[in-house]
Amino acid sequence: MQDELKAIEAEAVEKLQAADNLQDLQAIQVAYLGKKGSITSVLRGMGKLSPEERPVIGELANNVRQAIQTTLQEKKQALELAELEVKLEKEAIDVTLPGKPVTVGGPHLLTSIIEEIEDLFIGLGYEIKEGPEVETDYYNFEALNLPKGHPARDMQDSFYITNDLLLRTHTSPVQARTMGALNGKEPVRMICPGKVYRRDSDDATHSHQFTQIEGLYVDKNVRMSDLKGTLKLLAQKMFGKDREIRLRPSFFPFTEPSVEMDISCKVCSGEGCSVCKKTGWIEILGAGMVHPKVLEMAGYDAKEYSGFAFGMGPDRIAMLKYGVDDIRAFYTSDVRFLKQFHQA
Ligand code: 2U9
Repeated sequence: MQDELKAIEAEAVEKLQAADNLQDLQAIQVAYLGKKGSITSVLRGMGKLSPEERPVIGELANNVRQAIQTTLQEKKQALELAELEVKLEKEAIDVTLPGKPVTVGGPHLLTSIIEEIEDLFIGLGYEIKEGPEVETDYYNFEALNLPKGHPARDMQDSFYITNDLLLRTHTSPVQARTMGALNGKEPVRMICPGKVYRRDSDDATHSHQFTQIEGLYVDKNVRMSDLKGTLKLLAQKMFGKDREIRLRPSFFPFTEPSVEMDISCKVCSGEGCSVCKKTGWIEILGAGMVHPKVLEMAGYDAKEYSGFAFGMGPDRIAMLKYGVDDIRAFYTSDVRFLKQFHQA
């Protein structure tokens, strides 16, 4: 029996040393140390031994088991280390290779312009309001003093969804809705940026879709001088502290009196150049005192309340500020164009 156990040890150690993977080690472990393994089957014959022999064989069996276990453990560690080394070799990263460029997006130029204007008006206590792009004839036209058949409707031909529903041609319905919800009692100080639509043939200066940002201030005792001060602040924030403004009489159905605002040309400082068409002035926006009829339709007493409103096109402002010569560039999503303005 002693010889048998020694032979088992020698055989197991030899096999363990020859094994070159963890699965083989596992199999050897089961074959020699397992419940049905070689050592166990030898020990089954212990019953036949004399009482003197039993402890000797028992001790030897334990030593053999121990020796196999130690060799197994050492071999297992060695194989695991070797496997890890192969893996590290295979998965090695060459940190000297050039990295893949990360493309970082940024806001659209029109979004940046709108946010710059929003910042100014938030600072003046205005709220930012948004409204539906699909509007009713009432809010898009009627409530703004453009009744059916009014000739000024021709200037704002729209895309109709039904006889009564259309894509809004300006953001003014948002103001009409906001005023209407206040029951003619509370002051309003709001700006509304957004997309608007007009049925137009697209070219370098016309787009069937463009952006607007309009403002409205209604309260008791709002005067034209308040409008002028506000617009001057806006012009200087957007185009520089050294800009002068001038107001020219104009016409809008929803304001009376109505004006258009020009800023002094930065390129020629008023001398006259191609940007300002030799006038020294560049038209930026339209504005005026809210028409009493518009106030009344929204539920305000026009004898008690007055207000000013203004409207501008971020597209036009962006074109002037950055020398963009084709409005369609804002809507055709060529990233080579758009990414030039990510720091704007
Ligand atoms: C209400 C009352 C009055 C909004 C106004 C303008 C003048 C204006 C255009 C300039 C260029 C829009 O982007 S553009 O095409 N807008 O000139 N808009 S006053 O007046 C309002 C609006 C709502 C209830």
